[in-house]
Amino acid sequence: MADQHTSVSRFLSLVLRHRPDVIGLQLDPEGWLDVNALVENANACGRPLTLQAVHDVVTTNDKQRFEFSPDGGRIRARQGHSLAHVDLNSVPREPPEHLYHGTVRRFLPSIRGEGLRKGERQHVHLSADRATAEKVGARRGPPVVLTVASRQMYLAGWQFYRSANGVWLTIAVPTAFITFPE
Ligand code: HQG
Repeated sequence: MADQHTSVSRFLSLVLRHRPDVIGLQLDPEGWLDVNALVENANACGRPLTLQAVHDVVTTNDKQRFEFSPDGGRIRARQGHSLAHVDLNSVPREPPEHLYHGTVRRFLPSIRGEGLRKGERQHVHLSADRATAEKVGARRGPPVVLTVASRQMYLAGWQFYRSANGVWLTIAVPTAFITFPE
């Protein structure tokens, strides 16, 4: 059922990116959580959850947000963390010429002033194509897509990562590397 899927996905995002403490757990330094502990603690804390529902979300999620460890015993989010101690051990890589950031008009004055900031998360999130960036921006209102001169940034020494589900990450984007619409 779609609603059940969304609700489990939201719960996993909360626990695996931001607040494992809501079910009395901690992520390990690479962001992993024991799958059985996740299910047991969720139920013990009054959040009904089955192993099957977790498997369904991990395998069928449209954005492939989560992954199991090779032995299937642990689970983690592929990006989007706010917890400072989590490091997925990503390897920096060379970005394409341009990447895109979807946002909304009301943030533009601030972004023009200070560039893109990571806010609560560990990284600024960038998309490989405009269509994806539009969807990211549209979560908050009519989307505005900014173009980031990622290759120029990279040549200037900024590091880029690409999550296992294709989101590009970097620590900040100074205004000089951003093209604003109109
Ligand atoms: C904005 C979803 C003012 C930024 C998506 C964004 C993504 C500034 C908001 C992932 C700013 C942060 C992340 C500045 C940035 N002044 N506003 N200097 N710099 N902003 O949610 O990129 O579905 O933390 O434009 O698909 O929107 O969760 O970041 O609007 O990949 O898997 O501050 O979340 O993935 O918002 O989205 P977020 P985001 P999931």
